Amino acid sequence: MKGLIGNVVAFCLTFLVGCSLTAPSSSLDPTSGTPNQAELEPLEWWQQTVVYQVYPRSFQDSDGDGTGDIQGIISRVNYFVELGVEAIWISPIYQSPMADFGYDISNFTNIDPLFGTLDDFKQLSELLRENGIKLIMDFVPNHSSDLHPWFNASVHREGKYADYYVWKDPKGFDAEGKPIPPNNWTSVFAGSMWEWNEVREQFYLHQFVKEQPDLNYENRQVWNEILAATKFWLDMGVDGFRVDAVPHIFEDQRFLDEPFNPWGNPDAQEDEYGSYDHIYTNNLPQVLDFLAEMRMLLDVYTASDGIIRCMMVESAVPSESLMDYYGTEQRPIAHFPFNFNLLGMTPESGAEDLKNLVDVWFQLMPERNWADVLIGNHDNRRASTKWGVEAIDAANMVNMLFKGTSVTYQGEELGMEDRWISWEDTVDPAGCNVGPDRYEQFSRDPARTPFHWDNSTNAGFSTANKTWLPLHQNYPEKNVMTENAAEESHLKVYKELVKIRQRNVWKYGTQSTLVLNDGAVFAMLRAAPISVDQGSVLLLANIGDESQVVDVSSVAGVPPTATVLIRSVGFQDGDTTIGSQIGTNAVPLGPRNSIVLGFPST
Ligand SMILES: *[C@@H]1O[C@H](CO)[C@@H](O)[C@H](O)[C@H]1NC(C)=O
Ligand SMILES: *[C@@H]1O[C@H](CO)[C@@H](O)[C@H](O)[C@H]1NC(C)=O
Ligand SMILES: *[C@@H]1O[C@H](CO)[C@@H](O)[C@H](O)[C@H]1NC(C)=O
Ligand SMILES: *[C@@H]1O[C@H](CO)[C@@H](O)[C@H](O)[C@H]1NC(C)=O
Ligand SMILES: *[C@@H]1O[C@H](CO)[C@@H](O)[C@H](O)[C@H]1NC(C)=O
Ligand SMILES: CC(=O)N[C@H]1CO[C@H](CO)[C@@H](O)[C@@H]1O
Ligand SMILES: [Ca+2]
Ligand SMILES: [Ca+2]
Repeated sequence: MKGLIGNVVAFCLTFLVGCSLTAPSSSLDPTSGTPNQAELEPLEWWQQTVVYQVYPRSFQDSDGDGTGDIQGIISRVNYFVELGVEAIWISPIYQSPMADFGYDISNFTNIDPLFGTLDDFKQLSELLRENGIKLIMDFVPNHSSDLHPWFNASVHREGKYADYYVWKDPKGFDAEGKPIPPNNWTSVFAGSMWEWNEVREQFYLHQFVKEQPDLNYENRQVWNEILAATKFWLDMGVDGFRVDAVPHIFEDQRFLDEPFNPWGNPDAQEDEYGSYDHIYTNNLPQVLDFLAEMRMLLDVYTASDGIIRCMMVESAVPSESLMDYYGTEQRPIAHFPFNFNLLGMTPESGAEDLKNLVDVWFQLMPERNWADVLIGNHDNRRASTKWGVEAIDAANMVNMLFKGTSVTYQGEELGMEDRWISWEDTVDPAGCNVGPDRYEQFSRDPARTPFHWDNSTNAGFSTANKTWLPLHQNYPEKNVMTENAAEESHLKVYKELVKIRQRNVWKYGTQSTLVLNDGAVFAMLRAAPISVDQGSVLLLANIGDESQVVDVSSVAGVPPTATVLIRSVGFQDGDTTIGSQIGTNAVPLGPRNSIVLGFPST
């Protein structure tokens, strides 16, 4: 989605400016604080875990209709266990007409029949609990579907519902008598944020598609309704929420035009979200008030049994502003806001770019907070596209060794790639709304194709004749079955990374980054605070296209020899086998090769 991608990339560019080229090899930049005894207290589940994002339409279809469902997820719970992930986040499965594939909800307390029933949900929730896996629900407070009964009642100005949505009179009427929208606000998925309603004879606001009318958060009754819905799921036993699109919750009540193209971009299009500076519709301070109230509700449940209900928020704003979402000690808000910085990677990025993308969060985050990281989601190009297909292991290594909660989007562990989707097969409104000439730039379909389980028809995802999106053509080679059987595979690298994460001790230590070999090699050292065998790990990733020999022997904390823990698939040097000892003064790295070394902490 351009809005998200645009914001994130624009921001990344601003902080890359003026960075020095190569740091001297003996001085590491500590990017998180020095360890102290307090840091050795056990981490909470939401800090320890990998959060695995299930995009339910594309995970597993149980009934052959071509779309994934809850029974499908149930049949694959063992896969989460095999991976070693201890929490899953499921993209919306609520009742929905699917104008935005579930992000348009017509009943906040029900499951869509396409995905199953509330009983299926209970079954999934219990099975996950039996397997020690936490369940996090995607929650979408900003808008409902236009088919939600509240909206119809609001259209008809029925009682309390009259002000549940954001209604405005037209600015006037044009020569043909057509109503003119109240201002120039442009929606995330292109075109006006305002849609005329014939019955009410007013415009309603929609920050996303017109089938997603924005709820009116100026109305306290709306807060109560939404909080009641979150309570419903907490009572159903969910372990937390991943709260969607929070910067869009409030709008400035003066309803003034937003500045068009203040950056002077000659290609700015009037109907595109990215062409405006959204000063009146994005990230208003009241957002924090609402989220703090939601957090208070979660904390009531936490207090009742001591099991933390976790709140993660999704907000595509610059990292400086994201820090506000942590709240304060007096008024906690999110356990963490999603760290989208690594979405700024491109196949052209160098090690210095990567270092900056990794470091920025720790430069901004208040010490007492906890970081997180992700390399992809259902809204962006897949990590294998952003980093280059051969660098997917490096991407997973950075993601999993990062000092914070790691989030994996389904398929990253296999190295799944974007699939080109024809205009005829395009279903994402972000693509459909801009037409056949521009859809490839905006459609999110390429990263949403069905998951690859094995090499049978439809990769074992579905027995349907036609799946909701076509599968990637490479599924016969890139799938769980094949990668499990192979001597080396992205999946095996990923599983090893999870195992290293579970070897707790270094998680408390520092994270330092370094650029080596004239900007070709990225290094990340995670030094454990106490002396343990293999307590520290060092990641070395050759981000360039030339072979390198890396000397890290003079880096503080790195001993002369280390154990090879993990290598990327296709690692070029035959001698550096897993488990072997190698000299840290000459680590061989072929193009796009990466390696994880372990050694005792000092
Ligand atoms: C929403 O779903 C719940 C089931 O949890 C049901 O009881 C309720 O009637 C539904 N609401 C509407 C407006 O359909
Ligand atoms: C919408 O509301 C009107 C007026 O209350 C009612 O007559 C109509 O049946 C409702 N439509 C739906 C689809 O609920
Ligand atoms: C609002 O957007 C329109 C283009 O749709 C532009 O012509 C106008 O200048 C914008 N208003 C402001 C205040 O920038
Ligand atoms: C799937 O993989 C198995 C095991 O490698 C192989 O025997 C079989 O021929 C493959 N089937 C297809 C359809 O490629
Ligand atoms: C797939 O659909 C086509 C067209 O409806 C039909 O002719 C064909 O028999 C179907 N194939 C299977 C395997 O169901
Ligand atoms: C990353 C993410 O969850 N993006 C979602 C933000 O919200 C819009 C509207 O609800 C969705 O379309 C995106 O998928
Ligand atoms: Ca299905
Ligand atoms: Ca809103």
